[in-house]
Amino acid sequence: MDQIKHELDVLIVGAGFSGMYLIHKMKELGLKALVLEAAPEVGGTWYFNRYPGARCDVESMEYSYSFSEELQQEWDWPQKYSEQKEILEYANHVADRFNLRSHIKFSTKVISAKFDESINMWNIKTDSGDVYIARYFIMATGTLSVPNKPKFEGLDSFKGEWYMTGNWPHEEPDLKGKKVGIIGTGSSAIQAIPVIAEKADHLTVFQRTPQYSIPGLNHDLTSDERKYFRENYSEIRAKARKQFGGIGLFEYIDTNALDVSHEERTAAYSKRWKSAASPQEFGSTFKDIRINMEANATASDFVRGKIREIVDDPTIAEMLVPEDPIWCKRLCVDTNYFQTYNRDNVTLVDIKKTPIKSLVEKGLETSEDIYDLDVIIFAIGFDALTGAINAVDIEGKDGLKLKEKWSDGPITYLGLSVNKFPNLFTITGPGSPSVLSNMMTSIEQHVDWVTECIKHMVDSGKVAIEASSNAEIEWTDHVDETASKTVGYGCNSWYVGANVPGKKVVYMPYIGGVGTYREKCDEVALSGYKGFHLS
Ligand code: NA7
Repeated sequence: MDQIKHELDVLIVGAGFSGMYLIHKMKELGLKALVLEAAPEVGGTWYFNRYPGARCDVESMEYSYSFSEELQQEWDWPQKYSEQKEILEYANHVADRFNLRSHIKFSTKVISAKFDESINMWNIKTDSGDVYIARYFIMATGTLSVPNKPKFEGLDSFKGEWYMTGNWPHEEPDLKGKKVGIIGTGSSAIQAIPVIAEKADHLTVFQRTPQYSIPGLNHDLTSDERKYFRENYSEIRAKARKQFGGIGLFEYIDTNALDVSHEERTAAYSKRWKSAASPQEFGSTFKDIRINMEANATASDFVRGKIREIVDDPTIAEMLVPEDPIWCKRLCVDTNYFQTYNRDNVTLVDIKKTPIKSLVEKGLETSEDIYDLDVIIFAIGFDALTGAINAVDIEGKDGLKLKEKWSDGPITYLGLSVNKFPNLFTITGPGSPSVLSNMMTSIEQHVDWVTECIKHMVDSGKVAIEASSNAEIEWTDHVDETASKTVGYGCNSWYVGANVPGKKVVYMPYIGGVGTYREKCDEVALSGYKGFHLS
């Protein structure tokens, strides 16, 4: 029997914040569009990342949609950095308020998509056996949505419970009275560790690389703070769209760290340490921190000093002091992270010095010791930026697979489009500012751009849009060259894919800034889609 094929104008993968806004815009255009979502609910990464302490590292008032004035005026965020469950509540509210659910098919995973050149349409298959034919195929699959699976020797022999921060169980595990071990000290672990330490009988942290983190100064939002936002939202959002990091709440400073005295620098760092609205704000205390190693050292040394001040035991403090420059990896934000190491029930283990040999029946064995554990938590990060896109078997023109094309690192035009893959768009894809910015600002910019592009195609009676090979090579070189001038370029971070064994090390996001990038995208659209071939 022939499979039933559903015909659509637009098929969107993922019902996170990108997919939700996209379907809203496609509905406005009057197109026949559908979202396929693997989870049973909206929210994307916020549906899965529900580990203790999970929050976004951008303030909630800004980590929210700006497209609807009514929405931003009516929604009440409880805290400066609201919890995951509140972010998920917001996603659900948006889905209901804009009547999006009837356009989303849940618990459905897209497994493959093949471009049919004879009809200029994508042929998309799901794990439930459904087949869709769509003119436009949009990957709104998120940048940090495929968690790295633990591949430690002996995992099967471990008799306790184990969990991944990136795929935390929906029924909260009871950690009370238990001996818990956590592997990893990135953003997720830095949020989880202080909360878990309060619940567990004992917490052992297995750290490979120490991280920089700044105090989040999280608090319940006052009615005055909310009022300020509500009255100034249009200005804040307008600024966010032009700023480097897509955040409108603070000013980027035009002064170089090396042009002022040591005392002035320290005063500036101290001020932002006590009041920074976000890690971005602290990390931008001076203009040259991200581009000049000597300037960077002044900021790095300031935070190293703070860690030594906060942590009582000098040996533990030294273990927590990063050697890398600040901004090498993503700068974290915390609530009492370093303070947690002053607790009697927390132990820090340096697994660079004493590597993990294997998991064993009763816990974990390093080269030096065996740790008895009831629970092991893997906070080991994500296959960032390309992981979720490569998880779908995408085949473009001439039988070319996207995964093969990207085997030496992602090649894109503007992080949105790929040569030989017509009518495919990647929201906040590699080659765009995405993870280097407030994702909400970048999601809205990409969705608006794609919406205008599809509208242009429909209005002009065109059926295929494809990035030219020259345009994508030029853009990908530009992405690399821009990154090469920054301190994070040679670092061992997930921005370059260094956290996934075997992944090609390439600087993936575009570090030219949200404002500059938006201008470039607008210019391309205004010029009649320069760098694209429309047919
Ligand atoms: P991150 O930031 O990639 O952190 C992962 C942590 O896990 C980091 O400390 C890693 O050490 C460590 N790790 C990774 N693999 C291993 C193995 N095999 N053994 C030991 N330790 C390991 O992921 P997060 O989830 O914390 O945060 C990701 C982003 O999500 C974050 O920046 C926010 O934007 C939201 P390493 O540094 O590689 O030595």
